[in-house]
Amino acid sequence: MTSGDRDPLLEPRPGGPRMPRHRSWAEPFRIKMVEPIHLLTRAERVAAMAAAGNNTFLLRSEDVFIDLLTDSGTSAMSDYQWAGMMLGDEAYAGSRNFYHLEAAVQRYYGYRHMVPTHQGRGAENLLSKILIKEGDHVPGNMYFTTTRLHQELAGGTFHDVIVDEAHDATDLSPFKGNVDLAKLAALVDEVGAERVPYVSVAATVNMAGGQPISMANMRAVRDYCRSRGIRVILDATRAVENAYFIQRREPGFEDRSVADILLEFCSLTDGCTMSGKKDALVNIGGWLALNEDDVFEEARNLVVVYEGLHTYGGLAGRDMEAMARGIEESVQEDHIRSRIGQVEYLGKHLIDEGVPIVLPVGGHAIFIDAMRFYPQIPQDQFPAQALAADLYVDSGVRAMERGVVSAGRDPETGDHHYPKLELVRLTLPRRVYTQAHMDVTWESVAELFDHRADARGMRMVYEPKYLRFFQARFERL
Ligand code: PLI
Repeated sequence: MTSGDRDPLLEPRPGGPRMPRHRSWAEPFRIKMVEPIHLLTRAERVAAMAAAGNNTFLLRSEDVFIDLLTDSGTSAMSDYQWAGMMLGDEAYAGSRNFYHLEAAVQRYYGYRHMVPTHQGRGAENLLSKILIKEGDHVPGNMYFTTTRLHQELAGGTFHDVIVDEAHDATDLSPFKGNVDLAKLAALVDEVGAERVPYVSVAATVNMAGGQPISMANMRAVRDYCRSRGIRVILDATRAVENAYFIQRREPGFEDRSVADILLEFCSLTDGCTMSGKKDALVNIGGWLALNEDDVFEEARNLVVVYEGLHTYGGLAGRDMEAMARGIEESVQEDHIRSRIGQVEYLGKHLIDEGVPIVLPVGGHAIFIDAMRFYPQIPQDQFPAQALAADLYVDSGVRAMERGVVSAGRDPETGDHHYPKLELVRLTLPRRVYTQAHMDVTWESVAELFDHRADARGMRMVYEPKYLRFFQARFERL
């Protein structure tokens, strides 16, 4: 870590004690443009929620006061990124912004090759089509909705090999995103290494509550996979946040920079899919990065079919420039500390109020444990969906269900998947909201918690075939 990376607030005063008293962090930016937001009246919020079929995805953004639906594509860009937007080279082929992006991915993530994609799922589609054959098996540290769907559409079966602690909202282990090596080895022994095209490792693990995976675990996964001739593919969507947790929690990494940890982490994998809409601080964009020449060759062929030429992949030149610059900013120590510091601030207040949330607090969001919040509502009456609707009506805060609705149905049996975690996610966009917005949010959740006995469940009245959580509709029981 260079001296510029250290926290100047924590520098000892000359002649004073080595460690100063507690000092708060502050956002390493000031605001120079604002976007007005408004809170509707309660009657208007009730009407808006009813019109949206009790699904927060179906609300109009204008009807939302504080939007914690997702941290995906919702972050604020810097003046440096906006300046880069004006330097877009919109050539069909060979845009200079592509080369900037390629250089940023190589420098900060360390992979040899990359193709841009319109967003993360574009990369997942290409990767799944290239590597998965009918009847293959893909182990991963908990499913993610789009990732698993692309694996299934390509003919694969996903297997969850995350550690058991990940499924327990109260377990305080520091690295609940870790892969359980015994579960992984048992699966490989059962189906045969030749039917496992890659292990899909996400850092951090979104559906487990933004929980990180340790460097030691990543190394063990790499060693095991190498011994069995299996690739490791990283979902790098929030890998910078994961690197920050390694710096804070894993012995031996406290003096290493986040940028340095990220590079070492990625070096343990053979490639990555990436949604640039999270860590990389852009409103749209992603990439697929690979080290193997022949797999990259396939990706460069296929990207033309689904996304666009290999030097734009569905993005404008200006979008690629913004992402290249966003990557650079994302690994700055003061940025990542305040980003996760804000999530921790919201978490601390909810913990103080006794609200059951997934612990430890993860990187991008607070996840409320809806089954402990509303214990009277059985899981097949969608307690998390009900809580997200109630929160909007109470304060205009938009959250997201991450429970049985998100988990979808088993393609074989047609039954609901019943995940152990039935959660409501309060997701924080980067550099968008202030501490006062966090206060309005926790106060509203605490109010609902005080009156939790009044809550009722839901019944699903419309269910789309794919990724149903986006468009399903519900009625209150
Ligand atoms: O939304 P995309 O297509 O850019 O990225 C898909 C995607 C892949 N992996 C992970 C871990 C994600 O979190 C992810 C997208 N997440 C969304 C949209 C979210 O709200 O969490």
